[in-house]
Amino acid sequence: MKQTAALLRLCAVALAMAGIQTAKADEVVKIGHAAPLTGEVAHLGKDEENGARLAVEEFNKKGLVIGGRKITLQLDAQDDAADPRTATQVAQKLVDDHVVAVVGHLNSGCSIPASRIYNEAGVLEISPASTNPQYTQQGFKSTYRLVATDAQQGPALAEYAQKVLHAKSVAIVDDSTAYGQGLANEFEKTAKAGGVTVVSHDATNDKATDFRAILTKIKGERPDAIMYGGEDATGGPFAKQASQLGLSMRVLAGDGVCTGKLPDLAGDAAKNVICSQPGMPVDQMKGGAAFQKAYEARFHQPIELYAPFAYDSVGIIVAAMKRADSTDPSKVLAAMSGSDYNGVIGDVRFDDKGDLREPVITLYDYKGGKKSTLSVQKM
Ligand code: ABU
Repeated sequence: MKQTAALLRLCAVALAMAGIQTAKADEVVKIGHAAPLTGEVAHLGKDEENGARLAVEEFNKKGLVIGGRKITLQLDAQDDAADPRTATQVAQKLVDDHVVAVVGHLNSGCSIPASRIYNEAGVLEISPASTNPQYTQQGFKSTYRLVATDAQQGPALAEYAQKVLHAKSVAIVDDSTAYGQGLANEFEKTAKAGGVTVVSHDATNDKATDFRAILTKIKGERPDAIMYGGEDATGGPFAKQASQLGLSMRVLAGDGVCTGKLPDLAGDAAKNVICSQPGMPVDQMKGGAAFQKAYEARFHQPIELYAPFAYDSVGIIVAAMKRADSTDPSKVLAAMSGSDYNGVIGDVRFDDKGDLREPVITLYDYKGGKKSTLSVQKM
């Protein structure tokens, strides 16, 4: 008996010396994902989910061992319908599902209320899309994001209006969401500070389809440019109806509008839209070309917007699991303080609030129904 035990120990030592992992039983580890998979911006949510799913599948293919166990990652993908109330229910479900961390939510109006639930549970939340500054300003150690905020995008758009378009006056419309309203307010502050007259600031909502009453009023105000705070589902028809009413000035908007789908929604009026997007253009991202190829091969569709950021979010979570050598959510969250990740979008380092240390914004317009890069700004 003693001889057999000694022989087994000797074999284990020999295997370890040969670099062969003697993994314990396999473990399935869930990574949560939350975004709208139904409703007006489901295409953005699905794109984000695809990015996260691709990363999970690639890690599983390569093989992952944490704490001596072979890990199989599973994406626990939930639909928050871009609705703040549903988002809190989804957040509680993900916590109850014992996810190691969460990628999401997409909408700031969802990420902000959901973040309280993740924080109380000690679960890391990385948003690949939410840009409202408030998300990371609540004093939570669990909130991170991979995108430049509205406090960076709003001023970039306002400065473009003032310095490049030479606009002396602007009309502003927002969709009354945490994102659209927040972005519009940031734009307004910088525009006013730069001496641009804000002739009006109106509110619509994120389900609206008819903007003609607001646009007819704006036509009478004769602004040099219009700023729209919202997403493409409303921003597209907004730009289209503006053009139909004879408003030919530029429509400035943020990342929610800056999608590949905008030309389908705005038609020919997409040529009037100038929009900001966090990050470099995909073809200038460090890992952009390889990611684009893998994404299109897997999902048979082009990247919409947030997929590279969701893909890197999973990579950052896995890197934290490796540093912690654990799949315990609280240990993974604690390991985020040492995060320094070289991803598809570039080198990702966070400040003490969970925002990017070196955010980037790209401004685009649309030419021939395709997004075209105007400028890349390192903040
Ligand atoms: N960043 C634009 C869309 C997502 C959000 O609500 O922040």
